[in-house]
Amino acid sequence: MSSLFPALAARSPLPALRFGDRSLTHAELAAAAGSLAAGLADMRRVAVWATPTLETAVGVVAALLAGVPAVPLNPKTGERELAHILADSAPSLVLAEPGAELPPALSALPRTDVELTGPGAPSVPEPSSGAPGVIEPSPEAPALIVYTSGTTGPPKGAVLPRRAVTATLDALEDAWLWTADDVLVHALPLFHVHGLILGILGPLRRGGEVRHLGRFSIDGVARELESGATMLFGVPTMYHRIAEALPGDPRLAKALAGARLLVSGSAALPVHDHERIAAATGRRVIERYGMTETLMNTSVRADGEPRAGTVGLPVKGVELRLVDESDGIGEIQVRGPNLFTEYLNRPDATADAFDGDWFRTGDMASRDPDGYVRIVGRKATDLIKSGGYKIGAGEIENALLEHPAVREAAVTGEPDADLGERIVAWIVPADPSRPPAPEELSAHVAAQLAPHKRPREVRFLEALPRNDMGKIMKRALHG
Ligand code: MCA
Ligand code: AMP
Repeated sequence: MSSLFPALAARSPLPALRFGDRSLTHAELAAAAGSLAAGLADMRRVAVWATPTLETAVGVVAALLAGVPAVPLNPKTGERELAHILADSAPSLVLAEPGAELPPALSALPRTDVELTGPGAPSVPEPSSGAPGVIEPSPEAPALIVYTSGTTGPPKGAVLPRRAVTATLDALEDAWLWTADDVLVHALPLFHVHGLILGILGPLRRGGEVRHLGRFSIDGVARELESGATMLFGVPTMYHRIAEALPGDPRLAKALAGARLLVSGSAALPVHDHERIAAATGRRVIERYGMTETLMNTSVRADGEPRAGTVGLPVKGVELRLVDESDGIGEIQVRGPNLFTEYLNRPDATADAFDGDWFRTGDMASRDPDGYVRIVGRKATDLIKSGGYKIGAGEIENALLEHPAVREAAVTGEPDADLGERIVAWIVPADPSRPPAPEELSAHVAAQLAPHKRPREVRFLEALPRNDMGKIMKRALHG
């Protein structure tokens, strides 16, 4: 295990994790995660109730120490989606913070509360060797299974091997000159790659510190950057909110100006927000481009030229090509040690995702003469990026169609200054004289799938536009 987290193995007394007023040093984390790992050793997979807490970080590290794949669960996942993830991933137990109330779908699973052993109370197992008797798993062994939306059907579990995690974090060490002296601040959810792998496992692998805000706030960002944090990670929605706040908040401008690195990812950061932040702080946000299946592919380097509207160059170890180029634009395909191994239980989808050993990202891009990549769009119109979350139109349509007041449903994404895209539902009511309340449909989707998948707008129609084949013509649907 020492190969994943050297600072844990060395029992470093330096700070590792801070969530609000609770924190752990690397040595304390080694103790807490080490003793939890001992009880997980023979499990097939463990689910982690991924609230934005210290316990989630300890639970995931424990699973990695034990060599047991972890399945992080969004604690706001609705009934239908949670049932799917549990049936698909079949975890042996769920790790949760003490006192967390779990939904009925999880009651059939054994539960283990994550306890944080107190300072100075290191427990028995040696983190350098995982739990007693556990041999370090092979680099190809699965580390995490992260669920991600596709255009249709329920989310798929991307199986991320240990080598993908180390390859991506070490490529970012190189691109961002990331060291143990860095203190990261962020407020990203811990059930996706961005917040969990980059935002928690990244600082732990470097032997540095992460301070998690629990929930995003401008004040929290300013407070941490002015008291020692050196890096900020966020999705464009967060940087947009920062850009909006800057004119009236000199403290925020000063805090950002003092940061070593401001990194945005998960969706494109509009040039307007880039420029507003640069003008107010003298600092340029750098963008990196990744995907659940590939972890990080490209980035602007910390010592490179920042260029708004680009995601920089392929990071160390990653090969990138543009396929079927026309007018200089083609689909991004990537290969390298950063890639996932498969979609769990979905050999069909896994096969479709690859062209030989190249992974088809579905993102369309061009390249500047010096190689900087510019993402210009996406192949599938049925994928929506809202607040940095990827959401499939099909899964929302299926959920809406289950509502008794809905006869027909189509879902589209529309440009939104704050969220990048907002989800719009087009509904033909079962009874046109008594259409359902928009809030009811939103709440239905939030309860079945997840709150971030809820339509932000509902528009009623008498019929959906269809072509001669009967296929819905989504391009004809716009506000
Ligand atoms: C609202 N809420 C509801 C409902 N309406 N709950 C239940 N039913 C409803 N009808 C609740 C929400 O749960 C939430 O609760 C609160 O109201 C506000 O929700 P929302 O409006 O959705 O939040 P927001 O303000 O729009 O959130 C913006 C955000 C968020 C904070 C930027 O979108 C976010 O955290 N995005 C990060 C996405 C991300 O990490 N993506 C990485 C995947 P509460 O306030 O309690 O939460 S991409 C990736 O990993 C790749 C590798 C990459 O490249 O990075
Ligand atoms: P996800 O599947 O949720 O991991 O989201 C991955 C997708 O997010 C990619 O395929 C891109 O479409 C998008 N993405 C991530 N980072 C960026 C970025 N910096 N600029 C534009 N799009 C991005």
